[in-house]
Amino acid sequence: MFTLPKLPYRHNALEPHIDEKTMRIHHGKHHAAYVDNLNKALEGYKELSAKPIEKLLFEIDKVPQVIRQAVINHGGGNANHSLFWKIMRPPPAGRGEPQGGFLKTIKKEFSSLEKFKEQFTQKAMSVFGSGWAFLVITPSKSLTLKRHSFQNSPYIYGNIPILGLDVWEHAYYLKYQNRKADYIEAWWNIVNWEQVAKNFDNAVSS
Ligand code: MN3
Repeated sequence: MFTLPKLPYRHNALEPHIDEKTMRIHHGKHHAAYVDNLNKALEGYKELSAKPIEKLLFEIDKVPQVIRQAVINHGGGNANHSLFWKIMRPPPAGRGEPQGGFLKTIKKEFSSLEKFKEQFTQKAMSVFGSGWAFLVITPSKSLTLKRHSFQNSPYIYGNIPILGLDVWEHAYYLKYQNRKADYIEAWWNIVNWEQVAKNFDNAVSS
């Protein structure tokens, strides 16, 4: 049985970059629906519903065909949003910028933090329709950008997401309407780099 994780801050804490109403609907309705529908799909599959969500998706081949797509959609939705809330934090921007091993690897792969942000933004802008941009650790422990449609989770491809950006319209439409680029630019102000670095450390040592 999966449950909706609590937001690690108040619904209005990400203002002005992400508005309170969007957060209430996004967490309380959209994410909650993924959790409910995942539980419904897993009714009668006790062993599967006892697995951590990451493992359930990582071992998607072990999920019976008849419920596999539902687990990809709703399990992915649950995992992606659970990550998303954690890798954000209230403004102001600028505190806790990347440091240590994570920053070193970012510089190695993308030459600078600014270049990384540019490439990640491009990836997110290039999602056509509903989907996500992710920074992932691959099985060979390299740091790579990915773009996935719908709620497809990096875990189903064997990768570990350490940063993710929801570019479904429900994530920004109330405040930004068709101005997706403005949403993404504002989002950089609320990235929780300390959490991303933690995710990086955990992923490379796993
Ligand atoms: Mn969403």
